[in-house]
Amino acid sequence: MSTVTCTTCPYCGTGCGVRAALQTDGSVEISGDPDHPANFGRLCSKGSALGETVSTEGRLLAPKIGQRPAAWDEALDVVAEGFQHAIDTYGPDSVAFYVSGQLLTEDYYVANKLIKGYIGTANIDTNSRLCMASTVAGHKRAFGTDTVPGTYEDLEAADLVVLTGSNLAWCHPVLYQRLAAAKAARPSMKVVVVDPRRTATCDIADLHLALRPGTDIALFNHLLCQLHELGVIDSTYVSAHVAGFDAALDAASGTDVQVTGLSHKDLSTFVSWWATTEKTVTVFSQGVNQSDHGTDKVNAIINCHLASGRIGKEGMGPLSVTGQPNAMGGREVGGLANMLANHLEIAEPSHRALVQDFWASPTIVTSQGLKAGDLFKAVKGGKIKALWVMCTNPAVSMPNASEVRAAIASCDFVVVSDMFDTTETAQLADVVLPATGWGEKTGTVTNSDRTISRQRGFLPPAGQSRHDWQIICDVAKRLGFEDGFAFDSPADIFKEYAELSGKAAQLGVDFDISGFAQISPDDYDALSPTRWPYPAENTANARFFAEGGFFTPSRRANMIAVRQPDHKTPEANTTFRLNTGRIRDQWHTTTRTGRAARLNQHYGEPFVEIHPEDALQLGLRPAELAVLENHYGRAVMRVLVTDRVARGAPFAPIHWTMQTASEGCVSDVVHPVFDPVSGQPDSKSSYVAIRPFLPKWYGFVVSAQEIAPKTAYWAKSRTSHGWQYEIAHDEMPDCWESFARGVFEAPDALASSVIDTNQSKARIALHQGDKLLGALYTDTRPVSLSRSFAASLLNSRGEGILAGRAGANQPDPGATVCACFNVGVNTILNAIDAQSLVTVEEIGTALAAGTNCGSCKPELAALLNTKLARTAAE
Ligand SMILES: Nc1nc2c(c(=O)[nH]1)N[C@H]1C(S)=C(S)[C@@H](COP(=O)(O)OP(=O)(O)OC[C@H]3O[C@@H](n4cnc5c(=O)[nH]c(N)nc54)[C@H](O)[C@@H]3O)O[C@H]1N2
Ligand SMILES: Nc1nc2c(c(=O)[nH]1)N[C@H]1C(S)=C(S)[C@@H](COP(=O)(O)OP(=O)(O)OC[C@H]3O[C@@H](n4cnc5c(=O)[nH]c(N)nc54)[C@H](O)[C@@H]3O)O[C@H]1N2
Ligand code: SF4
Ligand SMILES: [Mo]
Repeated sequence: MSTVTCTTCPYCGTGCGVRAALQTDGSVEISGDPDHPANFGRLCSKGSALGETVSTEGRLLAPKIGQRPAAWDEALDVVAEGFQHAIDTYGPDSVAFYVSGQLLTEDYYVANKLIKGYIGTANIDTNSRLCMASTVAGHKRAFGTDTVPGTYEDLEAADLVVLTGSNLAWCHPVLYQRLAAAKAARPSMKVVVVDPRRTATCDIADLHLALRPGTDIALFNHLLCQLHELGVIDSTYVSAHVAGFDAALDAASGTDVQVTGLSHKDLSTFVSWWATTEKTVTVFSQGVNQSDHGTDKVNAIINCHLASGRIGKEGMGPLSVTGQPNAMGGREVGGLANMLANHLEIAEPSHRALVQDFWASPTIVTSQGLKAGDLFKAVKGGKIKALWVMCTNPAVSMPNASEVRAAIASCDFVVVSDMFDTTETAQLADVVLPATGWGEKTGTVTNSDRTISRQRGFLPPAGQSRHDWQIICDVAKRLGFEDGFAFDSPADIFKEYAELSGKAAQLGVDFDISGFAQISPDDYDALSPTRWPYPAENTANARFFAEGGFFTPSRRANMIAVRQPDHKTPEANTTFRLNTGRIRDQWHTTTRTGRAARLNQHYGEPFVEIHPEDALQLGLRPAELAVLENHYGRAVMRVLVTDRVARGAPFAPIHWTMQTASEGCVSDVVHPVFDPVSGQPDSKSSYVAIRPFLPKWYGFVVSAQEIAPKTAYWAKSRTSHGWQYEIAHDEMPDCWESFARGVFEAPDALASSVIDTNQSKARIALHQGDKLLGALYTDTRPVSLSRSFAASLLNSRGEGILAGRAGANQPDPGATVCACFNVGVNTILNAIDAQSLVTVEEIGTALAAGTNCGSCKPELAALLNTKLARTAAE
């Protein structure tokens, strides 16, 4: 018997519906909700592995003051006193909240209400500043409000989909699967990927425009001019609903498209497809937003859609995909420093009056607060005396992260609410408050296409942890604001929020969910996914902008004159333009995905992708280690030599931290450069120097227990039976066996070993009784070994551990490719041979690989290609 709860995935902004079946043994079985309009039953590898991330192991179970556990009452008193002291002594602008697109709408709403209406400062910013701020600014410039006109169905109905700066296959895998399925069903549909990198998303692309990084404006300005020349401008739409056409075209016509580095042929294919395909959707994400001219990039894209009237109609429009599960909800409640609440504006006196009146609050902010970059600068400069960080880990996710750590460390009073006290940010806090996590908390989130869905708790709070909204309300009450925060449940908060949205809509803003203003607790419990607008009288058109009706004073959209900025010449010694982003199976700083063994098999350590010619020039061979360095800091990563990246433009993922690798935090070398309009950091183009990290030896360790290597380089990841470590060091030990005993802290364990006569290679296994505790493999070259095989032997007798490979009777699956069904590379390669498989679908039929979330399909295709190419060459 199990109880099934319908809830929503806590990872990406696709917002998939999840069914969580709590089993009698306490485990949780996860499946996709077939009735949810975002995913119709599909889930990706991360969503499917949710059940493996909900244990309370390692969770913070009680508040901590300093390093000591404390009772809630005491901790809340200390928090309230800390904030009250700063407000009384230095004024409201001396305090700040730094929150997150992973908070639920109800948490977010009360945080924003407390600081903007009661404490009286707009110093609340969110990690969405690092994520969606350029889109928000671009939407507001063009449409008057932050309105996403498109929907997921548009993506499927389009005849041309242009994915710009979006690795949809890995970052919005279910949306990617929907797109891939639509294209398979209607092969005339075309997909273009605009990305300097050849990503997994290119697998379904008819055209990959590997433009020079940072040249998107040149591309879209060129497109605008060509649309004009080819007569594709919708002059009826433009004259009725658009302002600024001439100036935008004029600015665009000065663009030199050569800077994109794209061939004439590719450019003309792109232009002719765009010109001849009415149903065109342009999806964009961080390759657009995270730039020092990200807002201009957004408007360059929107300009083309406005000029051709391709917006708000079925199968057409610009569609920004949101990163975090509630990035959209956070924008709606006004969680950014430059917004008020419910899409209302701080600068508008009538908006301020409405909100203050509705809240009956003692005050209301009159000017914008500090955006993330400036906020941490103010923390460093001692202007912020009390800081509360909720549900985000800025110590490793902000650019120039070491400076942000120094800033937080220097702040008088820091509070962190998190599920864990081991995060880099929590470790710098004066007070850490244990928050409930996914599976325990209840509320709503809004996904990329404006669909509001319920997260429903099905587990009790871990230990004494409390919901974020409760913690915020408890602090508010201690600050003397009983009246505004007497909420009993998320349903209560949602109801108030919905009511405010109706009043906001009367002032002409887009966001209206007043249809929920009278929602009962039961209806809130049963709330099914609903796309806004959802007004009280259901008169609104669910589509925006097909017939104009923009939210500017003139009701016209604005085309914005944007120019391609000049290329910046890097300093002489830092010539590599470092691109950063995500991998398929990890979520940000891995506090949750890092717990699921199968999600650590795809990539188990920090790495940097480098073009073969760069590697050659740098003297770096595959699998060696590299140091990335600049004025801001340094990082050490495994080298992955690949022509997926262009010369001079390496790529490194963002997921490793000081918890998981010795120097794996890529944000330590990300420059603190921001878009002047949106304040969003430019995380995709920091200049670095790269050089080999030359250890005396490399090592690989499997261990049943977590260990703490003291080597110059280390990176750790979880396996199904324990842990695995990549290590490297600059000193040879005198004796490998005693070194191994030290590593495992097992002086009495039984050691068996194979060591070269010149001591350059060693393989040592340690047993306690007949159980394998761990093994250490070393070499003067990067260790070559079947890692999954070695890891699979932990806690067994460990037969074959010193050989490092499976005997004939024990097939070695190899590194995991399909995380959903745990299918390894060797299993796939063997099946391709043995069963003469020639398509990805045939691999699916034979092994199930790729048949759940499908995000490994590009890799299956690549394996097939290399295998078939090799067979052909033989
Ligand atoms: N697996 C996984 N999925 C996630 C997340 C995760 O942590 N893991 N995080 C979620 C979040 S919060 C976000 S914001 C989204 C991000 O989703 P995406 O934006 O799709 O992901 P990124 O890898 O950050 O960057 C996208 C691409 O931008 C490209 N790019 C870099 N510079 C340029 C440029 O100048 N022009 C163009 N056109 N492209 C460029 C990069 O090469 C990269 O492939 O993912 C969400 N989904
Ligand atoms: N170099 C570089 N840097 C980047 C990016 C990039 O592409 N390149 N991308 C940026 C983007 S788009 C984003 S969104 C950020 C993400 O960066 P972060 O937000 O810093 O990363 P997360 O690991 O998601 O941090 C979420 C934290 O909240 C905790 N948590 C989870 N659920 C809850 C909850 O319900 N309540 C509370 N209180 N805590 C909870 C988790 O344990 C974790 O510590 O990184 C940004 N930084
Ligand atoms: S695509 Fe994957 S990570 Fe994103 S919401 Fe769906 S299941 Fe979760
Ligand atoms: Mo994000």
